[in-house]
Amino acid sequence: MKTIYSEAHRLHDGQAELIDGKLLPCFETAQRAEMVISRVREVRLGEVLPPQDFGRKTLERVHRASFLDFLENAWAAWSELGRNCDALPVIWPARTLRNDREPETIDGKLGYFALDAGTPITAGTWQAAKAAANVALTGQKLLASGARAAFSLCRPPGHHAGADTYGGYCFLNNAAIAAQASRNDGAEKVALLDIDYHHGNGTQTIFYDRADVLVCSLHGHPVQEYPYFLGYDDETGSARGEGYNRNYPLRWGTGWARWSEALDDACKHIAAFGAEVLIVSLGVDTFKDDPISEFKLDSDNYLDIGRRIAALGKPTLFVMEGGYALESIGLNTVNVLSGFENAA
Ligand code: 6XA
Ligand code: ZN
Repeated sequence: MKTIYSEAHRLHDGQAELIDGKLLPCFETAQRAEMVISRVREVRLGEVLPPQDFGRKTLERVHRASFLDFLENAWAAWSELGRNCDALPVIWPARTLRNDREPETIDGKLGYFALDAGTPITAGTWQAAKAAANVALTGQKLLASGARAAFSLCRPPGHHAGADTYGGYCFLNNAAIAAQASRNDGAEKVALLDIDYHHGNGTQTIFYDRADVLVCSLHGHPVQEYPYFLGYDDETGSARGEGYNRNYPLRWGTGWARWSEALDDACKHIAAFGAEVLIVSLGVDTFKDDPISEFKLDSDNYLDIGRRIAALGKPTLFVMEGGYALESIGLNTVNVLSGFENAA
């Protein structure tokens, strides 16, 4: 399997996130991607390719133009005020406030577009986020030209980013951008399987009223876990999309037995849907030693996940999402890919 990777991810280099009431060093670091690419090389998974540039139009098929403008210009507006730390929001349009007017100044804009205060914007965030979207799109193009599978080693991750929202360490929704590109390249039905520990709220909302993209997500239950305000099992889609969104919220402490049942159920629906392409939002923060998560998967389980996904027999694009146990992120991620390859 080929891997697509760009060193431009290093340009996104957050210093701090607001967590547990404190500004602490970011969990989402450049080292994460570096650990994964070194494991890809170590096991000789396959060739490592740089991304091509697909330009802004491809991004606009998923994201609102004013949101892209914001991401592009946020750092300049922030640093113009003499601020040399990361840009974080301090107020949001919560219930009772208006969310139909974009403020002109940067503190208002940050709150308008952000989901949380854990996702710093830095000098190179826009460049890195664009590169990550191109990494996903380059993988998608390999599939479109006949590859059985590809691994888009995206960083920053994407599944929390909506059409006009960022957060949860995500800016552009790499997997959604690739799914939409598959549709534009002629696939009639695309399935998106999100196995990151966190609910892919961005991916869900982007495709919520559509019947051409099935979204299935296994994740920490929103009564206990980030992003808290979406990811329940009664969110099944709207309008023409009714029945094309499936959530599997799982409680803290979930281990392989319960988690793999949910995976099998999701796979059953993906098979019945008749997807021509499968896109996997691949997070490994389901690992038992992940520092911010509460599931109990172990490293061998990831081989099994890869095998079960391969059994669907679909052209499959793996898109990197979360995972913060630095010493195991390479092993766990590449185990999914090797499990897939060895079963295929
Ligand atoms: C709160 C946790 C953000 C979740 C990031 C993640 N700071 N999403 O891994 O998949
Ligand atoms: Zn996650």
